[in-house]
This record gives sequence, structure tokens and C-alpha cells, in this order.
Amino acid sequence: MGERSKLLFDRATRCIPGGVNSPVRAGKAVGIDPPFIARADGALLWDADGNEYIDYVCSWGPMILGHSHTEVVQALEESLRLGTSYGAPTEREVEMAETIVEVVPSIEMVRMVNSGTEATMSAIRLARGYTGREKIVKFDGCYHGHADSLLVSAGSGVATLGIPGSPGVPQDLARQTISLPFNDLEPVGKAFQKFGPEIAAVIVEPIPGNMGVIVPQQEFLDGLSQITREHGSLLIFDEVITGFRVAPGGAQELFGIMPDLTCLGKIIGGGLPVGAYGGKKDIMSKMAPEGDIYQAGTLSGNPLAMAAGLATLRILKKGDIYKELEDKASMLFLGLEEAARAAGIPSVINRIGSMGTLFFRADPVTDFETARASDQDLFKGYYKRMLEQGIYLAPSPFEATFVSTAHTQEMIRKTIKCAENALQDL
Ligand code: KE4
Repeated sequence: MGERSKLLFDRATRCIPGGVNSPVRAGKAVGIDPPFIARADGALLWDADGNEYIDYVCSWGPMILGHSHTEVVQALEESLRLGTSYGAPTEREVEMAETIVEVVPSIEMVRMVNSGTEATMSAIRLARGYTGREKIVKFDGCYHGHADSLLVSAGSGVATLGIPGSPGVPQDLARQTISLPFNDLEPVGKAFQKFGPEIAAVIVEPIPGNMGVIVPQQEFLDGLSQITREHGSLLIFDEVITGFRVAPGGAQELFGIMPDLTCLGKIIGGGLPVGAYGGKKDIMSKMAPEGDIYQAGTLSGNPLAMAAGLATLRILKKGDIYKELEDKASMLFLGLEEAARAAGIPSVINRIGSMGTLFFRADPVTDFETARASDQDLFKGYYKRMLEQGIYLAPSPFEATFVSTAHTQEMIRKTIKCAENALQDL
């Protein structure tokens, strides 16, 4: 790591826990001190020491059009001059809501919030209020943000840091959350046999990105839809990553499933803080002030976030960039797979569209158990050698690699070459 980043990290650790505002950024799992990023443009980042990187984190998903996209910057510049926050309804919020309702198949009504955590936390409260039930079913390795009820057997940073759950979550609350293996309907059936009338909702990342990317079995998702319907529970799709990522209408468009509620975030804010939850009108209308289930937010629907989000969604909803993303991501991951094979390193690729993960494991990775069985030490060595060559990956084997429209074929070829170097060296 360069001198400026090192100095900044030393300062940061004195006044910010772990020196970061989100744990996974600290790079603990891969044994590095994080480079401090100074600027970004397109698919590139530069750190405080001027080192250039090709960015496959994409701010953990939002930057599907790359950094500083012309139309996003222009929309923000125009919006800035009109004020930054009013705390009052605006036309842009209506346009954002109409866009989400138009594009996401199951959403008839939607509420904007300021993060994915707020979106899932609110959806859980709504499901509990709507059904009058308290239990929640989630899946091992899925991460839905850090709301108390959802920090049980979670993925992403919780898995990265090997935190069993989290101190501070009341046991009485944690007991209301049942966490089961992903891609396996049998335990779900048993849970509903035992607790059916108590289960408010099943929440799932339809294509998990927080244990690395896992490809869902169609019958698993179909089964969740059927069993929740049979038992009067709600099905919540957490599409904070997959919304507008794998298709304009997200995973529910790809897999033809109509969840009762959907959580969104990341991409819909175009890089500004945003989240959203939406679904059927008869459910959403239970939210205050129309109904009596409460959720609120000072900066919800913030004009700048709406401007950046709308500029992004206007491009995405046309749908013509997904073929380009598919081709670029396919080129990248086929190259990474070939590089691992040439180095004699067992690997498996899980990818849907422009989100994917290279696991160092010979056998398929279909759930959290098999994801955790991948070679994390090998990942650590791979990660460091890629970073040294200017390839910026998520510092955890339990995250997704994202491709944006700003990644060029030349950048992808360079990335594959760097992977060949890194893997030969391991
Ligand atoms: P935020 O509260 O971080 O905006 O969103 C929480 C969330 C909810 N649902 C899913 C499927 C998510 O992936 C996330 C957040 N993702 C992580 C990384 N995969 C954010 C990165 C971080 O925690 O620093």
C-alpha cells in the first residue's frame, strides 16, 4: 500500500472503528490495509498515492454504468442548483416510483428509504404487521443489511469476519428468525410444518451475492413462492443487488416469480444513498400515513439521490445494455476459469449476467456450506496479487465481482492476464 493510504489509515483508525465506515472495506479477510480511494471515472479508480485500478467492486453494485457517468453527473449538477434536500414531496420522487412500478413486475406501490438495510428492515416490519405474525425465515449466507432480525447466519461482512451473529441482538428477537440452507426446500417444508401459522415472511436474495454468487435452482424459488402462499406468509425478494442488475426487472423477471414484497437499493440511487421497498397495493397501503405501520426518513426520496437514480434507470430500463454486460462478463469469467485451469488450480465459476464469483473449489458451490468450503487462503493470495497488478476486487471470497458498461474488452483482457500471473504464482 502507498504512503498516503498508510498515513490516512493510521489517522482513520484513531477516530473510526477499524478505520472504515463499513467493516468489509477494512480488508481484514485478505490481510491487507485498504488503499484509500481519491477518485474514480468509468471503470477506473485511483488511490491517494495515484495508483490506478480496474474496479470490479463498483461500490458493491451501484455503479453498473461506471463511475461519473456523463448523464448521472449532469443530472446531479442540475439538481444541486435547486437545493439538496427539502423534506417535502417532489415530482422526482413520483417519477422514481412510477419507474420502479413500471419496470419491476411485482411492485404496484413503493416507498423510498436511504439504504438496503432500511428497505429490508421496513419490509420485515410490514410483513409482521400485515400478517400479525412474528417469525421470519431467511437463508444461511444471505445478507440483508444489519437490522437486528436479519443478522443471523448472515453473509457478506458478517461471514467475511466470521462473526457468529452479532452481540447486541436481543436473544428474544434472534429466536424469531429461522435461518435455513439455501437451494434446499426440505428444511423449508419442515419449518413451515412446525411454525407455519407463526411465520410472517420468508426473505431471500433470489440470486445470493453475499456468500459469493450462488445460482438459485428454479424449483427452489418456485417452492418458496408456493409454500408462502399456502401458509399465508409473505415472500420478500431482497433485490438490493439484483434489482436492475441481472435484468431491468431483476431476478423476479429472470425467474418469473412474483414476490409479495421486493427490496431495492444500490443501482436505483446511481451511487447516492438510497433504498426502496414495494409490492402489492393491499400490503403497501398498510404503511403510514395511509395505514398504521410506521416507517419514516428525513432524507427519504432525497432530490440528489432521485436525480442520480433516475438518470441511471432511464438508461437501464431501455434494456439494451444487458446483452453488452452479458458478453463482457462472459468474456471475463471464461478467462478467469481458463487461467485457473492453466495454473492447475481447482475452481468453479458462479455467474448470472454481470455478477459472478470465482470460487477456489473443485466441486459445485450451491449454498453457504459449499461456499465456505472453498479455499480462502488461496483467495487471499490471489486477491493480493491482483491488487498489486492494479485489479480491484472485493476483499472477501463472500462477495460478487461486478462488471459495468464502462469495462472495455481491453480492460478485461488485462484482467485475465493479471489473473494468469497471479494464479501461476500461487
Ligand atoms: P445497505 O444497508 O448496505 O445499503 O444494504 C444492505 C444490503 C441488503 N441486501 C443485500 C442483498 C445486500 O447485498 C446489502 C449490502 N451489500 C453489502 C455487500 N454485499 C454492502 C457492502 C457493505 O456492507 O459495506
